Amino acid sequence: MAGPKVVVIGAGVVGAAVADELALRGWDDITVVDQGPLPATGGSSSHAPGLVFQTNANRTMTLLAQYTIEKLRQLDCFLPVGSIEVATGPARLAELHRRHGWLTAWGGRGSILDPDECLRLHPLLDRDRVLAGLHVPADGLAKAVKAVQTQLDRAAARGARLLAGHEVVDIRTSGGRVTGVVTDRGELPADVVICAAGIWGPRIARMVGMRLPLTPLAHQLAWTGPVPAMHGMTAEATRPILRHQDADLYVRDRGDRLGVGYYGHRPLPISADDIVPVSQAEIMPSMLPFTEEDFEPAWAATRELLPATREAKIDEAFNGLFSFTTDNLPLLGESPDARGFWVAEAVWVTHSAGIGRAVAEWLVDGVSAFDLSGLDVNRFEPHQVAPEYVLARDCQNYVEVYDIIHPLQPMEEPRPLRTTPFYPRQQELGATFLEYAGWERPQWYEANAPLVAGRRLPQPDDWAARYWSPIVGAEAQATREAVALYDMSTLKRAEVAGPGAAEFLHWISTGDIHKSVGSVTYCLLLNADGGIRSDVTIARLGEERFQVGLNGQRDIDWLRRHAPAGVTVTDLTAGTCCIGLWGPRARDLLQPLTDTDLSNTGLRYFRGTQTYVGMVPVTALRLSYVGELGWELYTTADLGLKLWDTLWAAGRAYGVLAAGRGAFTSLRLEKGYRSFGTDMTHEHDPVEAGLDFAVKLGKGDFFGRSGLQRRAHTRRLACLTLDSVVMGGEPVFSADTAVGYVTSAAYGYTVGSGIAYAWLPAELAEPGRTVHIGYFDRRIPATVTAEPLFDPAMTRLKG
Ligand code: FFO
Repeated sequence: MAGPKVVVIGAGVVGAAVADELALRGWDDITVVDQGPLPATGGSSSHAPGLVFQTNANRTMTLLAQYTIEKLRQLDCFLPVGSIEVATGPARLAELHRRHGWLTAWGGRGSILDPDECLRLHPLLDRDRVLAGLHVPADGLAKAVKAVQTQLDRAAARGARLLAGHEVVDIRTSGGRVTGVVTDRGELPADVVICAAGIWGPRIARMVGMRLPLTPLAHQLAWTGPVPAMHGMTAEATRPILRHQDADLYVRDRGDRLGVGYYGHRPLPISADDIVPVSQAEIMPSMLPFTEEDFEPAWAATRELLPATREAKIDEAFNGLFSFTTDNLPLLGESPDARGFWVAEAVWVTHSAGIGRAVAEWLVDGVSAFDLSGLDVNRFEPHQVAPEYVLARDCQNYVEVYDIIHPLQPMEEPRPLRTTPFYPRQQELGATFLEYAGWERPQWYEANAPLVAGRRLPQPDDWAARYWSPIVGAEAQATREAVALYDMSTLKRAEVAGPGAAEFLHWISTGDIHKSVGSVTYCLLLNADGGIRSDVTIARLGEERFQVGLNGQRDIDWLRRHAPAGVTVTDLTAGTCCIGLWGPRARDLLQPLTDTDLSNTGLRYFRGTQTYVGMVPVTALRLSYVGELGWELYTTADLGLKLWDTLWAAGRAYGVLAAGRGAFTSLRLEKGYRSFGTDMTHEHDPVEAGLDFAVKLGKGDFFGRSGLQRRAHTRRLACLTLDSVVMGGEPVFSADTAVGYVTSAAYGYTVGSGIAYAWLPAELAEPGRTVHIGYFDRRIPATVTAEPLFDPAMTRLKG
């Protein structure tokens, strides 16, 4: 297959991998440009320590690392020495078990070793200091510069052109598309430009007016001189790479010397504009002078962990630049404004070959086999690309690289950043706020403490009890007994309008949209291969005017990319707000406030209308993610407080309460409602996710239909019940074999058991079967249970 004219900017590990993978797929007009010499161009790859640890909380990142290991092994660019993460204290020991759980959940292999076993693999460790280690035999060292050379050679053998010593000075666009790359040595025409410029990425992206939220930060790497205890070791590296996260350190060997990397020092950011071009750098632009005073704690901790290093000296050291991002994930995908301008940025050697394959698949097939939803460069909210935010978050992420982070732990700063109109009332009610997409979002309200008395609300273990209160359980139960206000303002929503809007939404989604004005449709957005891209609600408010409930910025980008001329996609989220008014008394509360007939004949389940609540104009949609009677009530931000106060005053007679996200999650899991990104992703199809009811195959062609028909539906999202509470991300075992992983989990306060949704092979997902969830060092029995656990007959919602 011939391909478009491609120019890859940057010949580091990422650019080389992308070029190789594109050439492999038959694209035959590829040019790779770099300002530096090949293969050590002067960017981060040229000095990367090369450590590949595959364990990651993020499933995609582990899969990308696994592919990188596999490929670099085959290319003889990898030393499979294994890795050990050591614990020297009890909190880290527990964390190693949790990390081992992720590794197992994502299909990797490792084990927790006792101190003697650690020493057998790495005799320099101090026996008295090490409590345990997480050993991952497949991890090891990537030879970054050789990986660059080898992958560039492979691309060149298939016809790619390699241009060293070409500095990119501009990018040409015309009519919103890239047309070429201007270098200091001439212009290269291009249909597709891939920015793999690493730490220079922000500068390149700005040439097409794109802000890339990435900060280069200096990171210390020191090489010792000969270590006497290693005398005679001549192989490149033999012992497992080490991480000592409590001291912010990692260690690798090289012959009879050791390399020590350190994250414990103050963040040392640098603007992409201040990095000198290769032609003017003394050694390499990505290598800055060593700041010795910053390294002192690292060297002390190294000598404690590896006593033999007391006999050695630091020989060679520098501060190397790497890219950091606001959520520690790479930036992949096409610019929204300059079509054909793609980025593959903020990628470390660890994931480089995987990213090369992912981006090539995305370009050639329109979709990658990897779930890239979390890595999409178009995932950011507007404030998340503000330079001040990016710098603050990237520096903080540097500080927290090796920290133990609870799944609910919110960012500490900058806060508060975004508040909904209800914020003052929520503060008055003593809300405990967590952060979501910059929003302050109540988890529970101290004002509801009196509701706890007399209820059976089991106390979870210490880890699950963080960011939790028994009030969460009381709010959940009280919602099912009376009526509650949920702040749903943080739910992404857009207006899709203009001639052709109905036809467009009918084609881009799996739903039947050609229904009457007032209809609300729950359906899916699919990728080209039939994988799930998002789940949405589409409310028809006019013939050609829709309000679409989405899962994030990425959905807005997707709709805009595909909307035909004349159809506009407007993000309504920030200028509007939403209260979910839910519970058996919701109708009693709301009916007196409006002249719209809210009875079952007046406004049926999954219908919407525009009306007034007291003085406040609202869009009311009759649906509920918590599975109770009620409405989502939307209004403009200026009238938000008035809406809250109106409902609150009228609700006193019915025991109204404000309830938080903790209760919300528990209720939605009892009802079996999936959350995109957690319960299902692009890897899964509608049948596997139990959402085939939302796909209207009878409606004619739609986006992703042919891909969907090619899928084998091998897995199932299953509902598990258990006696305790887990958090999500844990491995699931059948007998002793890891067979799947937990997505969402919570305690179900109405059904009276723990709930965990989990991906399992289809044949194991039968109700009644017992499996085990790996929770830290425990195995917790769980039973596959028919779902939904709560109100399968829909009497509540349709009542
Ligand atoms: N849009 C709105 N308005 N409200 C929401 O809560 C959400 N979502 C996401 C994104 N868009 C939204 C979609 N997730 C149901 C299930 C999941 C949802 C939204 C709604 C639901 O009510 N399902 C019913 C559908 C019944 C039917 O099709 O008639 C069900 O399965 O019983 C929040 O994350």
